Amino acid sequence: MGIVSPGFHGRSRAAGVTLPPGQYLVEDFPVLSAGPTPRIAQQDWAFVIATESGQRHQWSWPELMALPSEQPTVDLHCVTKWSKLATDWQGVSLDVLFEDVETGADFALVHSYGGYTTNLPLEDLLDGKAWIAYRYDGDDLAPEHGGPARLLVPHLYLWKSAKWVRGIQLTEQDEPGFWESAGYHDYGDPWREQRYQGD
Ligand SMILES: Nc1nc2c(c(=O)[nH]1)N[C@H]1C(S)=C(S)[C@@H](COP(=O)(O)O)O[C@H]1N2
Ligand SMILES: [Mo]
Repeated sequence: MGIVSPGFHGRSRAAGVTLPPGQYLVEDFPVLSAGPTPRIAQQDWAFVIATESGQRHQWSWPELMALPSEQPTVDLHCVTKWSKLATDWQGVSLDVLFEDVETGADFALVHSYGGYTTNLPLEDLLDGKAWIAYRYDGDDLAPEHGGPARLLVPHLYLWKSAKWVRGIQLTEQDEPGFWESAGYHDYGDPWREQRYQGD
């Protein structure tokens, strides 16, 4: 009586917390990288938004630091099934970076130093849903976690949050990124458990 096994409602429950289906809680912060950690000095770092018509909007590190930042507290959900709740970040909202960008494109292909890419609809980067994050838990973002700066788009599986982010290419057609080309879901909504193509 009264015992509800995890997954009974398609959700796992721990300490009153509802996780996306199939996820379990972790307290540490695992590192998942598909290759070696690039070491990018702040003075060598730049971030570019390139539109479908070839217009480029670029920020150096000091220019990024001069923009208004936010301090989001968000839950992270990795497709390998760990979730980490209430993580504290500081970063610049993509809404700020897109303020002067004129585009009719529907899609974004995000590029990282080191060659990693990931794709998502442009609207998933806007309206307070994504940041270029450069501080985690009160410290500069560690290189293993994507420092100097990473994309943070926590409403999708964490593979969409490109570490060592260097730019966003806006495209009219959806182009798969690194994991998306390897069979992972094109969109990756953890609440709909969109892990792999066909989910
Ligand atoms: N550039 C880059 N970004 C990346 C990855 C990567 O291999 N390279 N791995 C992704 C995956 S699969 C996950 S789960 C998260 C892991 O972030 P973390 O190492 O900070 O936990 O980064 C994502 N961003
Ligand atoms: Mo991942």
